[in-house]
Amino acid sequence: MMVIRMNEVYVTGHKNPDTDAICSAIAYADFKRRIGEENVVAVRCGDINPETRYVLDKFSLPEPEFLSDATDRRLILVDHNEFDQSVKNIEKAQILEILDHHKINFRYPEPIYFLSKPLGSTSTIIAERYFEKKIDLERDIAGALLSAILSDTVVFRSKTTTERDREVAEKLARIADIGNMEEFGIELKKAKSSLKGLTASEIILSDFKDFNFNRNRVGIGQIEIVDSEEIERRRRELINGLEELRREKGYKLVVLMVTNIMERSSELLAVGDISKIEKAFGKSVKENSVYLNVMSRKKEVVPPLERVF
Ligand SMILES: [Mn+2]
Repeated sequence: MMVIRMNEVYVTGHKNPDTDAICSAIAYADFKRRIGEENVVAVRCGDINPETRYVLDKFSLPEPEFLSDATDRRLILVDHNEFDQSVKNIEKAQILEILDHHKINFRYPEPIYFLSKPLGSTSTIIAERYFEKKIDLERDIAGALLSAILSDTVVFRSKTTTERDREVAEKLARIADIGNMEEFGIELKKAKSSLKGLTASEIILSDFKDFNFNRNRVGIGQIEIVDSEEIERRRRELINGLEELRREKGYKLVVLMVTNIMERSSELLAVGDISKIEKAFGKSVKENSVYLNVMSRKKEVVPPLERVF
């Protein structure tokens, strides 16, 4: 059970946390302590995925504690700014800061510190905070930030990747003693991409985000694969899982992006109002599936879908 201390400030990433959500929380809490704010603690609001587990083990970092309820807490949000994607009862918390690289969908009755940059990962933004303040990064924190950049940019393959992400990653790799970023990045992705032993529902929800498009509830999950053999076998099962989720939670549309890192493209499995996908991407969906030359949910899938809603 988590010990709640009222004077503490919790740094949390989004639900269904990915490596950026966890590592940017860990690093930002470290950064705050390094600049003299003692009471800042990294937390998570979901389970650690296999890729993040690999990172935490590799750099000997402790897993952040689980925050189940935000009521009356003081929070810093990293890697998200939408309440739908945040910890339970977020509307009853006091939000102090947000550091993020996603589209902004946030209203708040008080002025707060909101740092938003169109970069490949929140971890890039946080690494820049260390550089700006001339605070030396420890090897473990540099490794965590580097891992998150490689994860979010899909080892610099995603359209979200910027020159700044590469520069920052190179600096971090030197500190973390990672000689070959490409090799290390693919290793990370392999840790995440195995579907073995996971149920369809676990696969779908492993990196799943809720969106509110013009008051329509839309869920978009994403998995990354290095080869398509397992997906070929389990496609039907995954579509059934999506359908079940749609009915259970009343989504207008549920999508699973199956992103092949090596081929740099994605298959979208979709259930619900499929016409929205066809309209957004100008391609017909056959048997709940369509192939697109996209890799980024945030930059290449969410904006065209939001426009058609
Ligand atoms: Mn991110």
